Amino acid sequence: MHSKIKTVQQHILDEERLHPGATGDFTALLTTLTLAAKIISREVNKAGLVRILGETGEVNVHGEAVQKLDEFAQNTIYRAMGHNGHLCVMASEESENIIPIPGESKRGKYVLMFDPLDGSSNIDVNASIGTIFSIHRRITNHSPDGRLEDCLQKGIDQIAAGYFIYGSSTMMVYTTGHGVFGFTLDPSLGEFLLSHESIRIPSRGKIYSINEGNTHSWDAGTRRYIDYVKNDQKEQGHPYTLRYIGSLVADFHRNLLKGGIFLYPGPKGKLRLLYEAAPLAMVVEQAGGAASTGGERILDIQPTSLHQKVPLIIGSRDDVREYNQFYREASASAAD
Ligand code: AFP
Repeated sequence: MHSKIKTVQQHILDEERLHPGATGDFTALLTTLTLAAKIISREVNKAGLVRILGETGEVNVHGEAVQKLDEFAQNTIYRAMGHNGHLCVMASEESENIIPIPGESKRGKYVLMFDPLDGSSNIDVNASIGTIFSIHRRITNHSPDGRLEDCLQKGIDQIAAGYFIYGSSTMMVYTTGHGVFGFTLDPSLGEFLLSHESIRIPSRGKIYSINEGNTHSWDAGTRRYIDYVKNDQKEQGHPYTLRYIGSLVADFHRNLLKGGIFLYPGPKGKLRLLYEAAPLAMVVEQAGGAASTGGERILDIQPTSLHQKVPLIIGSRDDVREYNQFYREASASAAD
């Protein structure tokens, strides 16, 4: 069998051609994002050398200041995307406020939200980390600059979302609403090559991913559900297996390919709606899975602030549906 060789740029272009009237701006936008990710990937691969080349905050042997990797990732995306001419505003998990496009640069019609380096506390131990992104079309037209309202859009209105995972290989996984595609970086070519065509998440998995150290703070529905997958889940013929890295992109990516459920439950949650939950919810739904807070579909939530946190239950469709039932039943009996 001869599988095709296709770069991510070719793939994005082919997808854009499906839309008559497309200007190519979107292709240029995503292409620049892949450039930023390649630069971040190169630095992540050198992370173990930081102690040899110079500690963070110090000057390395080349006389350059060594930046923390999450700051480096943030600056790289800002520098690449700020001058690309297709954005009107950005927002990042690392910045308190919206990020305006630099003064002299052209403004465009898109909005970029990103988590530059998710799971960064795993860098020191060489576990996989990632960059998550979400793209909306702007909704304001008062001035060339985008506003907060452009950033506070529902997940259902995303026009593209995805992530880069810096693991044993660097991969890009993304969707524009026509399925989910995965590309693996060939470092010798510097190209992301199509490696996972039309990813579908199994409708039921046998993995659950949750920080069990937080058991004391879980709501009753979550407690009962976790008890159920460990003891009574008969459909698989055996209890579920726990896998938890503590790096959302890594936990999500494994469950996307193998099937399973990731949970960071309420009441408050830890994960951010705009930079983590909504983009991954678009990816999982496009792959046939589901994402909810227990009571509400993630993609339907109207954001009210840039750094809003939400409970996140995400993964295989039947597993998420089952969790929602536990959650609803426990909430109903608490209300009685
Ligand atoms: P860091 O970026 O501080 O490592 O946080 C990672 C993260 O936001 C997400 O990637 C994980 O799924 C989640 O936090 C893990 O949180 P716990 O350590 O509370 O389980």
